[in-house]
Amino acid sequence: MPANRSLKIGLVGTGFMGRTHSNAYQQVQRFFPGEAGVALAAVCSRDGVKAREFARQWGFGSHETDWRRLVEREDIDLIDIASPNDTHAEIAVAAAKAGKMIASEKPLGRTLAESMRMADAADAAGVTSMVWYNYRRVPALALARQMIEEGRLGRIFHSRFKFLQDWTMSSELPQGGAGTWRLDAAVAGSGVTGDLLAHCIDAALWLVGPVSEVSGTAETFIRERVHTQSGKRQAVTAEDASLFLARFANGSLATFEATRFARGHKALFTLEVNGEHGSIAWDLHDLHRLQFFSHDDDGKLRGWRSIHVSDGDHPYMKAWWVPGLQIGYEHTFVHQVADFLAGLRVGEKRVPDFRDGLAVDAVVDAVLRSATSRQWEVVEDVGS
Ligand code: SOE
Repeated sequence: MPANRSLKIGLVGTGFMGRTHSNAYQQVQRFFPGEAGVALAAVCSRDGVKAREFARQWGFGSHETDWRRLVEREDIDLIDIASPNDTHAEIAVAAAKAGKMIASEKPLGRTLAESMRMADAADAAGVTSMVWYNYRRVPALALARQMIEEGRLGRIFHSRFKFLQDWTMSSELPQGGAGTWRLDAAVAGSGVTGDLLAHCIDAALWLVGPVSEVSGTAETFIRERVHTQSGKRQAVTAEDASLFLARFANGSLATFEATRFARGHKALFTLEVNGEHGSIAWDLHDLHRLQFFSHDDDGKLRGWRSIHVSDGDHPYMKAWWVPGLQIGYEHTFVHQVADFLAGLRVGEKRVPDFRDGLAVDAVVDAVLRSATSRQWEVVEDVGS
């Protein structure tokens, strides 16, 4: 793509994620003016009224009701997939064949086989891809990664990851509608493993390195729900809770937990990494703070310090307000687009791309296998 023209986006999906992506495309040109512009060419939803209204609200130039039209259109450079998981593979493969760049929500496919098809299609077509693991772009986590790369933690021994919610605890909640497709494994592929643990796994692979084997267990606490469309009671096929132990290629050990049944928690994503020289800890509810303990500190001053990651020296923060002022969840998506555009400008791959998404899905697959087999399972080598 020539550096002097805008990247033209065709977005599929008008739900929660469609909104986060659209907001990012709008904001990136205002706060990262050094990058190429973004043109919101078209949005697609099966529901024409929704598509038209979304286009008006978010500034898309046109709308479609069939994603195939988006893929055919010559005025679109990048197909962004923010529709439910059962649509990802078909759209991504068609987009790759049409030579479009592709961005996809996580997880890539419903199964490891679908995710592989997506990554292989992007590679075969030689198109640039991206998967929306937005939490990597929280400034405090980007700083954590820099600190680990600089060796400040030394050899890593332990890490622990949690993503806790409570929004599905009511047995009155139906399944199969907007948002609640996440409870139907036929659409979502899995429950919290692909939805929430995937974020934890992506952070783990990025901060700690490859996972070699896992031992997991999962549970569906409410086994039947009314289906939104049919009004009939149906089996719930996606797991409500999923926990696992992991062994990493570097010899370190980790615990992971995700649930939608932790009363009082809405989106408690926390992580901690313990190394030879130091530890870091982070909590999405206090996303600017990175807790850091350095054993190298002078003994009498040694203790956990709380770094408010909001200075001009901190990743991404220069683009926003003045030092000390906060940003939030939506900015992580803006940062991801800014990094993607920077990659295009200099002709370098930016992560996470589909290969990285595939690596997460290989761990998801091993966790689900282990929950069924009740054995340790080896993570498939997907060559990422
Ligand atoms: C709902 O569980 C959800 O929106 C997930 O689908 C997202 O991936 C997560 O970031 C927040 O919670």
